[in-house]
This record gives sequence, structure tokens and C-alpha cells, in this order.
Amino acid sequence: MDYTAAAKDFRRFVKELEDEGELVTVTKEVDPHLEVGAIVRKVYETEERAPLFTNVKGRKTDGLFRILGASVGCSKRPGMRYCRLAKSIGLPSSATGQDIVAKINEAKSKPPVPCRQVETGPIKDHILLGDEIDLTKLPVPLLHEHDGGKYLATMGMHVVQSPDGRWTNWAISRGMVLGKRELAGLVIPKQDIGTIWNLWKEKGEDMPWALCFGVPPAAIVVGGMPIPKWTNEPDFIGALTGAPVEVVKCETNDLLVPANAEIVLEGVVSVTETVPEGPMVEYNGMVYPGRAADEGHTIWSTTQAAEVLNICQAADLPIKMVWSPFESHSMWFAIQVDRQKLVKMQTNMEDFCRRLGHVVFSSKPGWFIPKIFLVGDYIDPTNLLDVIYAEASRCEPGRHEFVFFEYSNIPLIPYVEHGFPSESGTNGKVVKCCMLPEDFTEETLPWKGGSFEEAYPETVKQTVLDNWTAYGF
Ligand SMILES: Cc1cc2nc3c(=O)[nH]c(=O)nc-3n(C[C@H](O)[C@H](O)[C@H](O)COP(=O)(O)O)c2cc1C
Ligand SMILES: [Mn+2]
Repeated sequence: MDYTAAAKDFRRFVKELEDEGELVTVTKEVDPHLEVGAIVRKVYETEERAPLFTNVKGRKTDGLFRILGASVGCSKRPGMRYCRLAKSIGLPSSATGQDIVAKINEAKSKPPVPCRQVETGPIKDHILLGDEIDLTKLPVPLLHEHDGGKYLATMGMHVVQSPDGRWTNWAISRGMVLGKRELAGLVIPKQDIGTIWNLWKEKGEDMPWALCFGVPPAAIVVGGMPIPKWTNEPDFIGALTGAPVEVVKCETNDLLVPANAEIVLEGVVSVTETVPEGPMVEYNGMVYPGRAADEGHTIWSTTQAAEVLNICQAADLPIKMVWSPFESHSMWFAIQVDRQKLVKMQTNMEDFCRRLGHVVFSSKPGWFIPKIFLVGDYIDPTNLLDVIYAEASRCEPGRHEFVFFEYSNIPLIPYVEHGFPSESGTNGKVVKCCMLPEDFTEETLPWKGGSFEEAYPETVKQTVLDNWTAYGF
């Protein structure tokens, strides 16, 4: 089976979800005013099948407009929690968190695979220009009661390019309908779209722009990943899937967009005009609240973790795996150390944690990351119970916690925006060492674990497993 087919084509992805029982087609009429949003939120919270709404109130069932919710939500099928994310990047549905992070990390060391321009594609089937365009005619949902507007873009991919044409950026950022032909969106200065917008502003020209929906799933995942500035997301997507993304030229500007996208909006981002936007429920679970796990966690937390793993390894730190538990809303990063290599470094807890903190917090994803949990390789960072156990048992308040005040944080973290004002203008970040001093010095630790896995001989474990149903369980 070609696992990358779904990663390269949104329609194929939807079909495979349906075939696997990961999708439910909702034919009953649903109201875009809050009902759609409430259904999708409940789907996330119960890890239910992704709903494909075919009958959205206010829009004839002409089959042209459908809404897919929770496209990269979690699954409650046993052993398949990450299947939608796995499928998005070309892995089998049973892939683990480790498999997913490893695949993204491996692509980082592959040569870039630039996109390939083609003459035309399905995206060119219907073209509306000028006054034919009316965004207010679309059944755009009001997703949460206290949102400042109707959000057309929640998983849309913005395409922009530096004025010299050297850097193309594909990124997810939200967008709210403002008028027939206007959207309001976030251009956060630290994000690449903000960096590029500033270049256009210096030049004194509005920024050519396209916003794409229903792009190849691998593209949307990378659109949510903090890869370094001045690197092209399309090239990395190609490296991840092993094939160039096929792109076509826009109708009204020279930007290139995926040929098999569902919808592309074209226009400019003004460099002179700003408008009020939001509020909108946020990844950190407050209104601003997108409570876990939605794509802000499945995609963003995971791709940040993969990027951090790459950054640590590039800095020669003996890090095996990084994961951000979805339940932490992208604010905890469990960093797993290779203990044998750590011991060989002849370092100590403070030196190592300070070095790790500087490497991660000063990096591009570091701006989003406030809390690192450093764990040994006897802890599975993708297992939240393991991480909690490590923190509870190994991390001494004060003495195993290394606080950094010199790096800034994304203001969306509730205690950054609404916490105590800080004199320096920055807030604390922490490396919590969930290991003991001996973890840094002893190849073999003097204590034994107390789990089923660790506390019994193989023969006894096998007997218990073989007889499990015979015991009456
Ligand atoms: C579902 C989802 C929604 C997101 N919404 C926003 C957003 O509205 N604004 C924003 O700046 N970043 C948002 N992000 C995070 C960015 O996509 C992410 O930081 C990415 O690295 C930005 O691209 P860049 O690295 O090219 O700047 C979102 C991510 C996901 C997965
Ligand atoms: Mn970028």
C-alpha cells in the first residue's frame, strides 16, 4: 500500500478516512451558527470520527460546499489515536507518536524537493473574479459563542513570498470574514508571515497573497510547523512525502498554489490598513479556548516537538525523542535523553539543563515553549502518565527547576497575557529536571521500576498474559 497517496491528496485522505471508519457523513441539516462548532468540539473531546457535513443550513445541498471537521483530530480506536496525523504525513494508521516524530525528523536531513509547476489542475475548475466573489454567501460557521466573527480560515494555508522571490512561505493562520471580498487575519510579527509582511511594508507595496483550503494533508501539517526562516515549506513537504508538490500559478498574481487544492482565495495583504480581529478560541484552552486535542495540538504540538528534536540533535545534545502531550495544550515539552550518552558527557544536572534550556528557548519554536520536562529513557514521553510520574517522583521543587527569564514567550499563553506584569517584559520559562543526580553519572541505576513491565521476570509476565482471559478478565 502506498501510504503517501493520502498525504499528497486531500480527497484521497477523506476517502481513506471513510474506508477506515474514521469519518461520519452528516446529512442532517446543521446550523453554521454555533451548531457546527459545537459538534466538532464535542468530536474532539470524545475523539470521535471526523464529521463531514453535507447539508449546511443556508447552502443548498448542491454538493459543492461541505465542511469537514476534526480532519486531524484524535481517534478513539484502540492503538490508532494518531491515525489522522499519521496518514497526513504518509505513515500507516497504527503509527505511534515516536514513529511520527521520527519521520518528520528524518525528512529534516533529506535534500529539499522543490515543487513542480503544472499547467492546470482541479483547482482551476471554477474561477470567480471581481464582483462575482462574495465570501458572505458561504455558510461560514460562527464556531464558538464568544468569537469575534465567523472564521472561514481555521485550517487554511497562507501562501506569501519575500519581495525578492527567494523565500516562499506556506503557513496556517486563522482568518475571519470581514466583507464580501475581505478577510481579517493574524499577522504575528514573529511568525514568518509577519517577517515577510514587514519586507513588503518596507518596500511600500501590499503583499501578494493566496489562501488555500483542502491542500495536500502533508502540506497543512508542514504549514503548522515552525521550520527555520528563509526555508521553503514546499521543499520540505516534498522531502517528507518523497515527491514534489504539484502547483499551478494563481490567476491574479505570480504565487504558486497546490494544483489539487479545494479552494484558493487570491488577493493582497494590506501593509497600511489594520482592522480589529478576533477574539477566537485559542490552542491554550481559554477565550481563548480550543481545548485539547484539536489540530492546534495534533499538528502544531507534534511538529514543534519534531523541530525541537532536530534543534537539540544539531546542537549535539544526546536527545532521543521530544513530545508535547496534547493535554498540556502545547505548553509542556517532554524531552527524553539518551542516558548512556549523557553519562559519557560527564556533565551534571545544572550544566546540562541550562545548556538545554538555552538551546531550546532561543530557537524559533522556543518562543512558544514555556516548560520543558527532561526525562530519562525509561520514561515514554508520549505517555502522559509516565511524564507525570517522572515529574512527581524525580523533580525536586526549586533545586531541579532551572528558570530562564531572558527569553520572550508567545503572549497567547494565559499567564503571559493575563498574569503578573514582569519588569523585564519577559516571563519565566523552566527546564524541570525529572531525573535524579545519579541519572547523570551512573550507567546502571541502583533502583528498579515497579511497573508490570519492569518488576517481573519475562516468564511470569508471559504466563500472566497467556492466562489473562482464563483468569476471568
Ligand atoms: C490548526 C492550527 C491553527 C493555527 N492558527 C494560527 C494562527 O491563527 N496564527 C498563528 O500565528 N499561528 C497559528 N498556528 C501556528 C502556526 O501555523 C505555526 O506557528 C507555523 O509554524 C507558522 O508558520 P511559519 O513557521 O512559516 O511562520 C496554527 C497552527 C495550527 C496547526
Ligand atoms: Mn515558514
